[in-house]
Amino acid sequence: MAYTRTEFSDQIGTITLTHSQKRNALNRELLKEVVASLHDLENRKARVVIIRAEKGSKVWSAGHDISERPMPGRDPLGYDDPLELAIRTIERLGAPVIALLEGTVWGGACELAFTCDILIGTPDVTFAITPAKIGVPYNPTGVLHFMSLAGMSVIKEMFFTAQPISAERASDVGIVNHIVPADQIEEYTYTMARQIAQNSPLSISVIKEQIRMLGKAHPLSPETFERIQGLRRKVYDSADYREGPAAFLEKRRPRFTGE
Ligand code: YXS
Repeated sequence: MAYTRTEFSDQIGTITLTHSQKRNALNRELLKEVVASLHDLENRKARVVIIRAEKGSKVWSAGHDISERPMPGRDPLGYDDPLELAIRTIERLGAPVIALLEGTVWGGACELAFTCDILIGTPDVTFAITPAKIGVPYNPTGVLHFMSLAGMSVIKEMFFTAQPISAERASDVGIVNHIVPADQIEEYTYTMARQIAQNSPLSISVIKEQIRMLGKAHPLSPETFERIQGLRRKVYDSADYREGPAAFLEKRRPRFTGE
């Protein structure tokens, strides 16, 4: 595995993101490794899975790999996008998934972390939802993920400013379950994992699936869905959609025109 490391002991699986030189940017291969590891750990009857970066990381993940963003005019986060597949795999895994968070979390990595069932972070953790900074429309399931985790006004502020929020604020608004000092977070996380592993895996998997299905019970009329898709197409057909990633890759501030 080039971008991750997977370990399994005491019925607890650990997937570590190891793509440090690119700040764990979520490229296709890394995401495929995460999905493969989740399925492998499920086959090995893991009762809990922990997803983390290397110990002491300053960046948990820099989000979607901008250099892999689809070309203009293509949906940037379609149903089959590797990030969406990884997110659905976490959601549907029978075992609870804990995000052990050290460092900053950006863009699509926020959705990956927020999809985990329990979030445990160090005091230096921050979360930045960045589509507006990159010129990306995001997607309905992703927006719903964020909306299900924190109040509308908090999520709107995070989307509109694209600025990081602190660990304390993320904890205050219920995004993060626990903030734990860096020198204690591993013991804290694995103690919780062992507590979960002692309980009935069948009961836990059914409760997790009930919460997933009931949490998604948002009836969307076909007309509403088509209107959302039409609005999103306007953005990913736009000049701003070309400008955002170009500016990032050229290491300069983007000049958005709203066209
Ligand atoms: O220049 P080299 O080759 O060394 O590579 C640099 C960066 O280009 C690379 N890198 C990335 N490559 C692809 N996609 C990324 N998201 C990404 N982020 C970083 O990693 C190498 C080291 O980066 P550098 O020098 O900036 O590290 P740093 O420690 O000074 O700063 C770390 C960050 C995370 C603060 C900084 O890299 C950064 O701001 N990254 C972009 C964060 C971001 O805006 N992510 C959103 C990606 S778009 C996305 O997730 C969704 C589509 S959306 O926006 O809709 O949610």
